[in-house]
Amino acid sequence: MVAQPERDWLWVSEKARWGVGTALRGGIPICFPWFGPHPTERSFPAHGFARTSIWRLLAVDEVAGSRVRAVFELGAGDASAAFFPHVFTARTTVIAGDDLEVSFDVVNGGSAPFAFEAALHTYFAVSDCEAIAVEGLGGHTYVDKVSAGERRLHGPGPLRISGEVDRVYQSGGPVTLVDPAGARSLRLETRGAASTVVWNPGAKKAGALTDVSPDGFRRFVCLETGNVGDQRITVPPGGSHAMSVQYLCVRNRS
Ligand code: TA6
Repeated sequence: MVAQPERDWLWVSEKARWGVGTALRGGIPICFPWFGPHPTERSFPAHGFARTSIWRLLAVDEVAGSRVRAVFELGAGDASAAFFPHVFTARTTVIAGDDLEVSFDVVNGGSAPFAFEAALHTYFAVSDCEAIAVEGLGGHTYVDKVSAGERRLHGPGPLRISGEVDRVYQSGGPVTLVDPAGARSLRLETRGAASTVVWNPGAKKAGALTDVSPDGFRRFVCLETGNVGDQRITVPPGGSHAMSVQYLCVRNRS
């Protein structure tokens, strides 16, 4: 299945592995309770355990404006305790209609505070990663993971991709993905997020990804909404944190 940028918003690799417990190369993987490699335990799964866990489907219903809502929940259990010994409940709500809204909420049901990172690692289908622009990042600082985590300031103007890009911006947005060949722009409007990650592996790094075809890297860009690194969240006992992103398609704007 090859995403058609003029139609599909999200990208899933045609070489994606659809197995329980396997991270999917595409869609909207949920990174929680850490982002990237675990800070101290290299044997722990990259991006946390949420994206490869079985979530409970709590509800599917229709909401105003003929949109469909699905609510999923992940609670603390034996499997997670080995990685994250806290009493947490994570809830993901997806509302699909003319636009797409995803929220990710975390509740601390324990008696001690805990800190976590989270990100919706969204893969967007594009006509060609080197033909798109990401607007809204100007003036924000970012951690450049391609340059050993150097902190840099994004000057005026959009981000364009040429080779590997792996940046954690200290901004929750809004940002806009402009795809001239796809004849559309996608706007990300967020709440409760302080980080935006932009990633494309480029040809060299993509060559090492066994679940991406040789030129598959050209057909996606990840724009990830979350709270990562210095923007991690600490939830007090009995407290909660809510984050959401609305993906709005603005057509015919190049
Ligand atoms: O979001 C960017 C990133 O952290 C990159 O460093 C790269 O590792 C990417 O995530 C994909 O990670 P994954 O574990 O899904 O291959």
